Amino acid sequence: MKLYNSIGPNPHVVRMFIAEKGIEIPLEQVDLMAGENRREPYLQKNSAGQLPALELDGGHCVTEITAICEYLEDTHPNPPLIGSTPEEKAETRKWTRRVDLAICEPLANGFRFAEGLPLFKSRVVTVPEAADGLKRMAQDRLKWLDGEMNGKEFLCGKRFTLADILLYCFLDFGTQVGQPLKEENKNIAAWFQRVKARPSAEA
Ligand SMILES: N[C@@H](CCC(=O)N[C@@H](CS)C(=O)NCC(=O)O)C(=O)O
Repeated sequence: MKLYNSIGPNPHVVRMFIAEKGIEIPLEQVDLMAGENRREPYLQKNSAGQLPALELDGGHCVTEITAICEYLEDTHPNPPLIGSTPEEKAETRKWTRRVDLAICEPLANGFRFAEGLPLFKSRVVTVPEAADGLKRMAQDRLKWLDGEMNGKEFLCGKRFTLADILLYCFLDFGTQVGQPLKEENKNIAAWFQRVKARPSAEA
């Protein structure tokens, strides 16, 4: 197995998941800034032209970060980061999807359509006039999530899961690109420090 890796929050999610699992997977760096991911031969690995991609020993590539993490959970069930029962899995997938759709996507597109525009305008359809609204959408859902986190250690209560990893990596990215967590979100701020203290966050 090998992980095609780059800068950015999406590969960070998979590296952190791998570190939590305690698995060793070699990394092959792809130069995202130079657009290596948008050309052959990388497009054979991931026709969407994005990173990361997990190449299996038979040559097949698993792509999309949540699909990669699901694959790693199935092949390395311990420690469980999605869940060991149908109920746990459903709860993790619920929070992962909420975080992904309501926070990560608008945050990332807010970046791609503004600060990231010089890099992305020749790669994807960009809508600069939507950038401020997308950033506001992400902040609005973070405010809602802050209330949901009241009294909770992690998104799934006592269980540290993929949903925490996903949110952590994107909030960490947000602070680097002008979308920091607002101080008023005190529950998420405390949660962020708890997750940041895990060795896997450095992956
Ligand atoms: N939905 C994709 C998102 C992947 C993604 O956007 N990756 C970024 C790096 S964080 C990327 O490849 N950006 C460069 C580009 O789009 O050209 C996934 O789940 O893997």
